[in-house]
Amino acid sequence: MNTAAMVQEAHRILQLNDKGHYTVPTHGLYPFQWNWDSCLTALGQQQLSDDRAWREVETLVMHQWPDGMVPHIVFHEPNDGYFPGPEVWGTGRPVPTSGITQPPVLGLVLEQLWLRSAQDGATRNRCHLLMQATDRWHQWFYRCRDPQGTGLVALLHPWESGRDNSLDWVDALAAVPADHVGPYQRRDTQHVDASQRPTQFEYDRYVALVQGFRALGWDNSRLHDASPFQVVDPGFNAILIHSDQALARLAHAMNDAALSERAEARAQRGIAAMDSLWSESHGQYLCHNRRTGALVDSASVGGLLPVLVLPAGHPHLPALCQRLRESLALAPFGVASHWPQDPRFDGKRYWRGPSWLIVNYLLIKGLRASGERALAQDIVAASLRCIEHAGCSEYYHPITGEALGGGTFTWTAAMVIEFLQHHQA
Ligand code: 9WN
Repeated sequence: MNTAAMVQEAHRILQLNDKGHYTVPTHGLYPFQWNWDSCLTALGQQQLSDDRAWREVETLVMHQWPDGMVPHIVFHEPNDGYFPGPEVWGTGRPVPTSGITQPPVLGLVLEQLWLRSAQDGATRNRCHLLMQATDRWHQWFYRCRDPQGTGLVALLHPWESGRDNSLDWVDALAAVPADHVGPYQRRDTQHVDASQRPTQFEYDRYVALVQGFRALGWDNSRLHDASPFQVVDPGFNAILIHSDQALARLAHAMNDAALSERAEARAQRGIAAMDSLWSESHGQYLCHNRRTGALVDSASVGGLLPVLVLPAGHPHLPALCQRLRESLALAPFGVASHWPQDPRFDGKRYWRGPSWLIVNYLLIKGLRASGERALAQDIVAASLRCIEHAGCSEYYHPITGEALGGGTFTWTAAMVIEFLQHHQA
């Protein structure tokens, strides 16, 4: 497939999955609006229509909770093809939403949208309203997910990470009691082969966590301390910090000094705290299980994502870059979501090995900012190799390039546009 054909196919997919004011990740498997999918999708949409791109994120933010959380799913229309649907979450929102959140890429996306927009008065107002909402969301994170003030926020559910069944969560999830979950029917395995999805053991615990939070009335002042699952993910925290840095720059450019200073202060604290997650023996960052106090011995791509926030010359940057080069040498179709030489690596199973173009995008963004352009370019090439080989799929086997998960996938298409438009050499 040549470049023009790739872009044409990416545009077709964005239009295919467009519901007018939001986009579904793919029809069938994911029939609602997902938080980080929508934000990253807006980057691709902007090439087709600036207005449509802003609208995508505005729709998401319209469903922000009064406490500041931006939920991970908005259930705009009834659809029984997905489990767990709104009746399981029971969050009581006017338009039903889930009760947890997802990686906060909104801040970094807003900066990109603004820089590539006409920057007129109307767009400025639109952007500023979204920045204020993002600021409220980030305040929520540190208030509700870091009540001890460590500088790092915890995830209370694997779905919040966006890397649902990563090996990072195995031990923490096993400690979640799931004896009283009751019967339910999974829908995901009706769309995608079970070998590419999380196991039943994991689903039982995903559902148990939802039921437990629901029993607490989704009161975010109580959920953190009550949750049997509390994991600090370096990748998630790096995204939050990077979004705060972007927010600080944007607010500065728009003369909102108070917002800029708040965002910058949060980012600085986060960067300082991130050091506690460094593992010298792995040459990367690791998750921290806040329940047990232990670092999690699991070399996932979450521990490489801090390249998003490490400036050129940072002492840990060379090790992370080396790790990325070795990963690409072992698995040339994108960056593997888990270290390919770990005996638990599974190239087909979701976040236990497959590569994802949105993760590649975040790595590329960080590497370019810190001057590691050659490595960034290798990741662009590895990403486009997946598209040429197998089209716009949800994820890819990082060694064979096989298309996995859902097909005609929105954020993958958006990343194709992003790479071809903005990340060529
Ligand atoms: C649960 C939509 C989402 C992505 C996540 C990905 C997957 C959902 C699921 O799909 O998660 O949120 O049901 O498996 O892991 O990153 O946002 O594309």
